Parts: sequence; structure tokens; C-alpha cells
Amino acid sequence: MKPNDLPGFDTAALRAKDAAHHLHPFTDTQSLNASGARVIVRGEGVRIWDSDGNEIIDGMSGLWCVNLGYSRQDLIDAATRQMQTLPFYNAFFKTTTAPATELAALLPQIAPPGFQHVFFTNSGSEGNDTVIRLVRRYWDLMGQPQRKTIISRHNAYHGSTLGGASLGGMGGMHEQGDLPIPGIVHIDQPYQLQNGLPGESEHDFGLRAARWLEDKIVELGADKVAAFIGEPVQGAGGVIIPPASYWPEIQRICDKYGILLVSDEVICGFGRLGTWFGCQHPHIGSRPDLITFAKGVTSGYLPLGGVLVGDRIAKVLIEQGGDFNHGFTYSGHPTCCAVAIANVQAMRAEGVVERVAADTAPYLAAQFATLADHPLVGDVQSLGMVAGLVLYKDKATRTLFPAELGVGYRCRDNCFKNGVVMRAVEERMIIAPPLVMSHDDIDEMIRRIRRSLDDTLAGLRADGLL
Ligand code: PXG
Repeated sequence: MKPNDLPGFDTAALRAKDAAHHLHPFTDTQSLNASGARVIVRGEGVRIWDSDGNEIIDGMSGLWCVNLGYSRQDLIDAATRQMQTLPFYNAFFKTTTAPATELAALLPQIAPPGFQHVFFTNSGSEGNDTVIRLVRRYWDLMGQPQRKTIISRHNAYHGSTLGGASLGGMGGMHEQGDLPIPGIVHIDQPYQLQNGLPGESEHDFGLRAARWLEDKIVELGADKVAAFIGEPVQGAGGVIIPPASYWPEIQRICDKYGILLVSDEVICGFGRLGTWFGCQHPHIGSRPDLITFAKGVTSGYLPLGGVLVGDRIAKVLIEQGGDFNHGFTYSGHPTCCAVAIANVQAMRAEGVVERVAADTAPYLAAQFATLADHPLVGDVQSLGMVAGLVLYKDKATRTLFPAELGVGYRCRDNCFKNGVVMRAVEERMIIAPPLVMSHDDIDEMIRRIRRSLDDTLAGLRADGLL
């Protein structure tokens, strides 16, 4: 069946309804309505189809989540079986369901050592809100209630709830919501293009960037600081891969001042970097106390998130804490947990994480690196199955295009036209493709990206902008 043959499917009518009723996330509704939303109707493997019948390679895994690709019968069956048996029951009031408990027992098997407990949420944002609650509760129980402040980074993304957006370092989000909430402060990100000094080595920059954390701790007073939170690799911020010297130095500083380290693995978890969790990658190598996860835990088939709680915190919370007054109706939703179990089992049975590390990620890195010869492209980088490049007006002098030109958006639109999804983040173009890409898929994706870069260059020249 071709997508357009779906019974009763009328793209124009759907677009009109969408324009009339649907407020999209992070979207200028008026300008979207002028063009009409792209309607995605089907997915299979690493590809999606829109309602005009266009086949598109999904270089963003849905939204950093469809790690095993679309149309997996085992995940569909797991959801169906659970829905037929018990679609929902809660985990409050001294009850549980088998999928919630089995998943809670399964996750410590793939987590770094020292994680035996998990708190379930529905999303990464709720996971990070849970982090705030856990961190504050921990220090209260430790008799240090003045340790309230959580340090995060500018251009971090930690979600869109009041807590998540406050932890995040997105100015555009803070401006619209009177954020951050009290008790959250930000340091600069380890992005050398923005924050590096002339002639500074990557290694030295990584150390200097990590020491902004120490400066902030000293400025605030170490006894006031509760935790530091960071993504191993910043995702929505533009695939900012820190220098290898960065995370070990962050770890040293957290240890020195006894502050908790939170690894937000909503993107980097579940194999994205070629390790189960990003903190385990040799380039990162941190030892967090809390790990936020979501997205890839179900390959995005159903919403699920949570926090892996390290033994240091779990012991205090359980032995001294009494009631932890926090939770969501759907914490440990059995159908979502059943899909997560099937997802982790499939990843294990098929050796997905090992294959990413040994084969797929190195192949992606090599092919993505070939784009460096393109006149627009510089700073090509990847780690595991995330990759990014910078669009330069003049790469010899490292001159960027003026932001108001929206060159990234031009490039992204060309990508869609040429059958590949890429994300534009200011000067950066990024991908995070499904972990199950074959070499042929990667080759075809890179061909389409190159074509899109060529079209972007031609368009800029035609418009007299280059
Ligand atoms: N932490 C990280 C590191 C994330 O990437 C969240 C938390 C929040 O998760 P939920 O499930 O509440 O969305 C995220 C989400 C983008 C984009 O444009 C990225 C995310 C969400 C929406 C858009 O790249 N990441």
C-alpha cells in the first residue's frame, strides 16, 4: 500500500484541520500555517514516508529516539500483549505490575556499576524534574538543606517543563517563562568555536571549560551547591562534543567539592554513543550519581522516561527518607515498560550497542568526514551515532553566515527535498540516525546530505548571498 492509498486520507484537508486546531511544539504557528505541516504517514526501518509519497531517510531517528528503527514487530507485539492483558495499572499505594518491576530489575544490568534503583516518568523533562526533587531531598536528608543550587550550562537542553527548561540553558525558553526558577545557575558550554581562545589546543580548552564549574562553585560557596548536570554530548544544542579532557576534569571537581553529578542521558543513553550510556564512553568517562533517560529506552514507540538512582542517593532516600512525595499517574506504565523490556532485549540479542561501537559508528564517522571537502563545510565531528558540522561563509577565515540569513534552515529544507532529515541548530547541521543503519543506508544518507549542501550553495549564490 502506498501512503497516498491510505483509506480516506486527504492531505489538504488534514493540513487545514491542523492549521485550525493544532498548536505545535517550538513552532511559529502563523508561519507554519502559511506553508502547511508536512504529514508523515509511515515508517519502516530507517525510512519514513510523507503523505505526498516521498521516501525520506530519517537522519534524526524521529527526535533522537527511534534507535531500533521503525516497524519492529517485536515492539508492537510487546505493546499489544500487555494492552490485551493489563493496559494500565499504577505503581502507587503498595502495588506494582510485572513490566514495571521487570524493567526496574533489567536496567541495572545495563547501567554502569552502582545503579540498582530506578524512578519512572513519562518523559525526559519529568525525569529532570525528578532529578531536582531527588537532589534536594538527598541534601535535606544529609542534614545540608542549604545545598540547593544546581549548576548547569548555557545551551544545554534538559526539557520543557518549568524544572527542565530552568535546568536547560536556552535563552529563548527562559525569556518566555520567567525562568530559570530559583536555585539553578549556568556556566558556559564546552563549545570551542564559541568559547575558545585563539591558538588554544582542544585539550587546554576542555580543561579551561571544565574549570568554569570550579569557579562557579567557589563563587557560590561549595556548601551551597547541590549538583552539576550535563549531557555527555549536548544534543539539541547542536551536537556539541566536548574535548576528551572535559568530563574527567568535571568529575575531579565534583569529587573535590562532594557535589552530585547528574548525567542527562535522554539522548546519549541506550546505545547512541556505542555504549549503553554516554558516561561509559571512553571519550566521556564520568561516574554520575543520577542518570536521566527517556527516548531510546522504548525506541520512541511509547513515551517513557526515568532516573537511574545511584546507590549513594538510593541508600539515604530509602533508609532515612520515608515517603518520597513525588510521582506521576503513569510512573511505570506497564505497556510502556513492556515495550522498553522488548527494546532492551532486542538490543542485547542483536548486539546493537557492540555493532555501533565496532562498525556502524566508525563507518558513519568516516563517511560523514568526507563532507569536509565541501565549500560550505567545516568542523566535521562525530561520536557514536551523533554527528555535526558547521556551515561557513568562508571556512578559510572561519567566517560564519549572519544568523538572520537562516542558512541552516535553507539547508534543512533542501535536506527534506532530497529525502533526508537533518536538524539545523544555528550554524550547525546535525544528525542522529537510527543505530540500525547499514553501510548502504549511511552511503545513501551522505549522498543526499551532499546534494543538499550543493543545493544550499547554489541557492545562496543565486540569491547573491555568496
Ligand atoms: N534531556 C535531554 C538531553 C533531551 O535531549 C529532554 C531532556 C527532555 O525530554 P522530553 O522527553 O521531555 O522531550 C531532551 C529532549 C531537538 C529536541 O529539537 C530535543 C529534545 C526534545 C525536543 C526537541 O533537538 N530532547
